[in-house]
Amino acid sequence: MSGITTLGQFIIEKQADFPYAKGELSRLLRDIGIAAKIVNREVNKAGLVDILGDAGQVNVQGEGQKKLDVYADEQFIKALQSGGECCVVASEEHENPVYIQSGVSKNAKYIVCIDPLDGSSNIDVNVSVGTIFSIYRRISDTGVSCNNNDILQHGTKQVAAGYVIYGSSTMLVYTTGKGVNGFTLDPSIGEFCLSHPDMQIPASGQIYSINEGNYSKFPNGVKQYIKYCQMEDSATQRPYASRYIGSMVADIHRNLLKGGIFLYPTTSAHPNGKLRLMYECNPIAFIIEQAGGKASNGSQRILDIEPKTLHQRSAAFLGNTDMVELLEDFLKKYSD
Ligand code: P6P
Repeated sequence: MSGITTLGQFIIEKQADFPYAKGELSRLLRDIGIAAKIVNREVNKAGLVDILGDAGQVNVQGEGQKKLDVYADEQFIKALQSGGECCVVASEEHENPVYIQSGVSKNAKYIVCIDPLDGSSNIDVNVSVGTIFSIYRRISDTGVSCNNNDILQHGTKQVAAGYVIYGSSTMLVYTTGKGVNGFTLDPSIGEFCLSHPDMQIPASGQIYSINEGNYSKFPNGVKQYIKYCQMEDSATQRPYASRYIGSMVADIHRNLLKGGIFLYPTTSAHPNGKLRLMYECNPIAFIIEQAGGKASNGSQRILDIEPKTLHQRSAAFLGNTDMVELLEDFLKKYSD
């Protein structure tokens, strides 16, 4: 396979970036890649088998749990359990952390926070969905069970983060703090192959991505910013294009490639924001910053937010730095 760099080869090549690494993080990323391929297989045939429809359960978010959510959650947890590099998984699908009880897990160095299938309500209409993951090194000593303090760390402490987008093609995009790289799954060989090396968000963006159906509930600064985006001004290439898929991974991936700003503000329905800090906002913020963009909750860097609870929510404004900074100015200028 001349000229092709698989995810596995890339991870090993980049291991040299971490002189003290003994391969644990490499193996952990490999485990996530394997689970992503298994989930991809089911997502791709969701319409063909009776895997759609509610599993009859309701997850901790109070949302009808679709079988594919449950399946994806099971596959990632199973891969992490068997890989032996992770001592606990904090998943959107579980109210409490899933402590991995296998013998080796007490010595496992890593924590994984994960949204196994984000945007899953879109599955029935064949819209792209995604997996979002965030990896921390444990704080507690190995040899004893890890605990909640190992999980609730600032986003700045992430050692790696990434997403898988199950779309027209399936891609895995991740960072370990030394840039962002994208891999496209080649089904003919069953490998994620390096297709987007050193991803950088374009210098400027002309896309804004927000659910305008919530307009009446937005803070005034967000309303004013939306009006700004819609105003005619050739010098700043406005009006911007409005693009909203309703699947965070898909909206973020498009803006990462094309430029733009993704906004999920607080609303009266979600006074603390809708998106989850630990397994949606933090990992995506790490990627956006590593790709040269900015990630804010409107007044603070997302990665600096103090996590207090596992399913904590946050407002999220992510994308081109100048667009996010202008949004922040609007929130200050037009504060409610
Ligand atoms: P709304 C999907 O449920 C999700 O968590 C994100 O993937 C997405 O960005 C957001 O919610 C969509 O929320 O309220 O616009 O449907």
